[in-house]
Amino acid sequence: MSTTDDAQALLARLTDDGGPAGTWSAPGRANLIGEHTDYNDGFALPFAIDRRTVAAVHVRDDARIRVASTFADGDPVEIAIADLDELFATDPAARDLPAWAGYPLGVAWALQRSAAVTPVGVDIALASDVPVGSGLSSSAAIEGAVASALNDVWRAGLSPVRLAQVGRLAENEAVGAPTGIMDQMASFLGEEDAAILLDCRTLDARPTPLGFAAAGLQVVVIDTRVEHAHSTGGYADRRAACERGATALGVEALRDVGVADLPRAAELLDEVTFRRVRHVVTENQRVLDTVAVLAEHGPRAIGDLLTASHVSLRDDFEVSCPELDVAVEAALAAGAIGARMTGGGFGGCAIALVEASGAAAVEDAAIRAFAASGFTPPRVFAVHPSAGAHPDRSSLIDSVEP
Ligand code: GAF
Repeated sequence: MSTTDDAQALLARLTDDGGPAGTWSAPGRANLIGEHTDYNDGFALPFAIDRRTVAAVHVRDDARIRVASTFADGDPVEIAIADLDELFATDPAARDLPAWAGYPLGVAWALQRSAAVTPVGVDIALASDVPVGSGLSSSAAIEGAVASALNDVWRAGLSPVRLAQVGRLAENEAVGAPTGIMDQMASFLGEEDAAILLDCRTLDARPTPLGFAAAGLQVVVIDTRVEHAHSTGGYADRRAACERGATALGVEALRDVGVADLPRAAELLDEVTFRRVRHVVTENQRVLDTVAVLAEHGPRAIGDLLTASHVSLRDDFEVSCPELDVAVEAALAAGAIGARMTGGGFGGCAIALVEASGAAAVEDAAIRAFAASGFTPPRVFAVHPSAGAHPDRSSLIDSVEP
């Protein structure tokens, strides 16, 4: 069964009337390079992957919203649309709400705050083949699928960039994770065989052809299976260090600091804050260099930039972990062109750019290296740059009364 079939089967179990229904989907993402730059107004180069979350939707004849998923245990969650404000005004720790349900309900809440809508009651059944909590942005995929669906069903008429902002609002305010906007932008704006060069200050998004398949290359994901959550701990701490650095340097955001400013920053900042700043400043430059190298020399030439990004995240930003480091080292030793952790870190996935003919050797090497270190076996799979969020079957759109 496909993910779409799974979502539709769940929806059919949820509702016994055959009312109008449609299906929308959105992908997870891998970030090629540009990590922890988005909330510093900087640059990132993510791509949407060929793993998606599907939202199958049915219109109800009342003003309630019910969400269910195939990837979380427990009963569906149902609430009056009018009560969403009160729900999300409550401290996340005090809410009687399973964590996963905060994402779809948070989007419903955020969409109403962002646009004039016609909030008819809906049942939403979610299914996904994006691994949860692994740094491939399963959360942005849920937000993307639900925001696309409600944008049509509630006739909000928002553009993909505005919908990405809705997803981020849900994640920041409803879920309580202080993330940037990279994941949602990648999930909405992704294109086949391209990454998206994001300027996170202006929200300009430029498709950047990758040409991996034509060059005989592939991106292999090594999922360490170390789960992470950005609503707690290290992520917020790194964000705070960046803000401290920007304030001490007298700039609006670290985007405004260049590589040439680093010697002055070293004099002004304490040692740890300086290293956090150095990561962001050099990473912004690596993103721009990657785009230039891709255009001039093609994808085989970007490997060293990817690996340098990992070293900077490991040593300066300190968001890697032993499993991610072993994954990167094993991939490189087995012939990968470049490798790095992807996403926020503290667990999750590494990506390796490999010759397609060498992908099996990289997989073997990662599995052997994890076993030798006594780690849980990793999941290893290829991902392909893919299209962003879209309606799959939208019979619903025309049948909803405005
Ligand atoms: C997570 C966040 F959600 C993104 O906004 C980004 O900051 C990323 O970590 C690090 O680059 O995926």
